[in-house]
Amino acid sequence: MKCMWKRSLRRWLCMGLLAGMCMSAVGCSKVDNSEPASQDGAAAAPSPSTEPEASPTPEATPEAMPPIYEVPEAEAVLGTRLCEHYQGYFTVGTCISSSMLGNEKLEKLVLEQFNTVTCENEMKPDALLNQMACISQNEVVVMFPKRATDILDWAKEHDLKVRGHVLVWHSQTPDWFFKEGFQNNGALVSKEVMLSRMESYIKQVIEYCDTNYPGLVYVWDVVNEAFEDGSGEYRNSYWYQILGEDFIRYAFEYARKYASPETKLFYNDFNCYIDQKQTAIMTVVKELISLGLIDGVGMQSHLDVDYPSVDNYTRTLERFSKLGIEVQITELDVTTTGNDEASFQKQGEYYDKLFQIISIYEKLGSTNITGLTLWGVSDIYSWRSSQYPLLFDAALEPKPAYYGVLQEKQEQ
Ligand code: 9MR
Repeated sequence: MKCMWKRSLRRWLCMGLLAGMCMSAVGCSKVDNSEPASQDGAAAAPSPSTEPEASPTPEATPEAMPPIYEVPEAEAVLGTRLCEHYQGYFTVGTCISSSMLGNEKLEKLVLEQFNTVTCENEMKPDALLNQMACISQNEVVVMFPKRATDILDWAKEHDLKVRGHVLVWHSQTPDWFFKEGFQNNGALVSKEVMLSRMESYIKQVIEYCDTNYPGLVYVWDVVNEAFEDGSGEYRNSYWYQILGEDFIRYAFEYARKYASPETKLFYNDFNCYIDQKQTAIMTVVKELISLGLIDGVGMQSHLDVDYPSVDNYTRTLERFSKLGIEVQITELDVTTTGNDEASFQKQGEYYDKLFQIISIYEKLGSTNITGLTLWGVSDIYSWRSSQYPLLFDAALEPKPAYYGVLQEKQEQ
């Protein structure tokens, strides 16, 4: 493995494409755990992080990359597991849905390539909260449906770890959860009631997993998507309306209270490379670090071949890592314009550059990535299937994107 990474480094260095980047990466080659979390965050980070942030509007197409690989025979490379390729650096996972289970070819591919899974929808609040039971018992009632336990059973059977997604989120959480009597048309509950509902929900979900599947769910996305893109303001969710800015801290306090000490607690969001949003996330994460309540930041990473640039994106990975906590890439996909050869090639080049830089940063200690999850296996099962964002096509054949992630393919 280490040899392969060295070859990867040599290849880039020989090509002279990363000379500048490597110099700056070497200059900050260790995650500095001792550095106190300063309030100026991203703005104060050393080069290359001092370069101006890209605007939220799509950037121009990244500079044309030279053709850097040839796709080898599928059989030859598919003998290599992505998760083994990155072993010792980070886990490699995918999201799955219960409807995928039973598809023999798909299951085989997941087991061949990945060592962690995330439930795409099955462990979200709208899947676990039961309105009738809440109304009749007048308290929060969590019930794991079969579609969730099917995935947990399958993961356990095959020795895959599970990312717990997600505890506190504005989306896919039923409105009635925030209302008097758990009624659709009730008034919003008081802060006191909402805090007790939040605590009860987090306690029940975590305890269910720890009791029935000890050690399986090794990380939780405790809070998801709390901030707006453009302004970095708090999203005006029911959580925010009822509990104010402290809702994030409360969620982490309850998660820490009920999760086992080994379980990792994450804040998770998308578009983290957008300036104002990144600053807002940094501020909250630093506060949570000072309280000892957080283990890492999840960058969802729903990207496109034209935006953000790989450099902009990887600088953000570096900045979060510099906080001295873990970083996970939690929902990676990279959209492209079509399913023709040229689009797939361009996408493959994006994935390739992305993973080369990630590889180098990890090797040099500039980032502290502990897990990487693709948001799906095949383009046809993707939430953005019309833009073909994943590593395998509809026939479950590997695309250039797969070889981009794998690296080293030209040396087979
Ligand atoms: O992939 C999920 C899709 O099937 C759902 O319809 C959608 C509904 O919100 O959620 C998708 O997953 C989201 C994830 O949970 C959080 N980050 C954004 C993802 C894409 O919307």
